[in-house]
Amino acid sequence: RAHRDPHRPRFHFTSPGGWLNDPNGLTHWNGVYHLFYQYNPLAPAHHRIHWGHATSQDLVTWTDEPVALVPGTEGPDRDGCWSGVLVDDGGVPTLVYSGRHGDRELPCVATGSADLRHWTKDPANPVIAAPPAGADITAFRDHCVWREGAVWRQLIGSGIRGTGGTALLYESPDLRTWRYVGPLLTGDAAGGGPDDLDWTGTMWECVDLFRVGASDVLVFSAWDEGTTHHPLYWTGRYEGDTFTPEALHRLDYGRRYFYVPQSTLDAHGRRVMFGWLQEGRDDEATAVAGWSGVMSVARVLTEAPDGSLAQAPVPELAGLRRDHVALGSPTLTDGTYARLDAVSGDQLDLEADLRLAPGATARLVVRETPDGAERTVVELTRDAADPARGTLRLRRERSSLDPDVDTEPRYGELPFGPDGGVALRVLVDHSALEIFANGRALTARVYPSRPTEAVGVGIGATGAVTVDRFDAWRMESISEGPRPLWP
Ligand code: DQQ
Repeated sequence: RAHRDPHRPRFHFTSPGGWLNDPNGLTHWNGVYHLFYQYNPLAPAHHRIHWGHATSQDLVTWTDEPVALVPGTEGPDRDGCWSGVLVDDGGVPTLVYSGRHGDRELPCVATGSADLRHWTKDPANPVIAAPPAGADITAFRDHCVWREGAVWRQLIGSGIRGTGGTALLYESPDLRTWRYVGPLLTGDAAGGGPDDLDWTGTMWECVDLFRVGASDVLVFSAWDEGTTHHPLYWTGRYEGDTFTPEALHRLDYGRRYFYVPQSTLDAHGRRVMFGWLQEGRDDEATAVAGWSGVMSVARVLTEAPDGSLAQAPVPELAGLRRDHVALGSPTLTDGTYARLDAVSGDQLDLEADLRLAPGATARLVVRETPDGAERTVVELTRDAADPARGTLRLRRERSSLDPDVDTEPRYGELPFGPDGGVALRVLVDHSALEIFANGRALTARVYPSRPTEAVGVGIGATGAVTVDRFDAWRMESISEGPRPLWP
């Protein structure tokens, strides 16, 4: 069933079948990239989570590997092996993950064979017996682990009731005995609701600390029961036992559609990140489909001129491009919309350089049916009053005529240079959509009800918009032919 689903992406990684969520254990080991992920092989629902595993030579095409971690029949991970990381402990691949038992989550360790296929859980698990005493914490899970001189350091995602989300810092000589240092940084529990787009929530999921350029970056997914699921990051300075924040940023304007990312330094010294694209259709439709959850394409993070992160798909993704169409510089007339007859499909890579006058809006339409009844609109607006700023918006109100799929808009700030230029890249992969504009990212899902007809692409403008370049490619699938539900 899963491979016949027209909404299943073909150049994004999806699990063989069942449920996928967070990327885990991202690493480059003996010349091979490893992507582990939160996985329920038995059903497309979040239940008794295993660690799925896939390998790659190029960060683009993936080979399914046997399941890496299975919840124990007893012990601290009997209800699930939740998110974590892989570290190199003097040549021994070692996983640090959250064992789930009842509603308790505690850090566990497992060591692996050289090919990272076979894992042995440490008999001493859990390696931390309880969350820090004395703090009224909301949760205790997910791990960021790194080596600093002779010691290991670890952050565990958490929240302090009434205070805010936090990352708790620990230290260890051997990954087995841990000393609690204290909260590295704490957010602010005040705020909230679905419209508070940079609220830091009551708990931080999947914290990730790394350096890009001159900044230290602390990525976390702000969580609050029922209201908030969005990835944010602080730029600032990590020194000693604290992180001094400078600025808070939204990582992806798609909010829960690019959630709990994890990053690694790759073979070329690049900071590469993956995130989880949740479903936007309901549980019933997901159950019928037989699969749930998409992994983003690999993104490279660099430092933007303003000190924030600039995001772009890894250049290797261009290896999937086929049938190049160059539209040159189509002229856009104010108030018009033109269907691009030379470009259509549901597996596309679109790249355009645009220039917008102050007050202008450019629209790129994808997944449009011939009658226009279904269409998804990427909208770029440059402020008239403050031309260094604008908005990147994804309008999904007509993405689907199916009333049961999520069609809420997504939006966030778009920076402009003095010439009003926008470097736009849009990846269309069936229901998965990843948009990059001037380094900002917006990820979402769309589910047209007439998927085989919803393949049109078009472009339109209000005000003065110049197209300097428009290139389009059909994208090759990363698994050839029907992919079995179970490998
Ligand atoms: N998913 C995992 C948790 C994490 C959450 C469980 C975020 O470890 O906090 O599958 O999606």
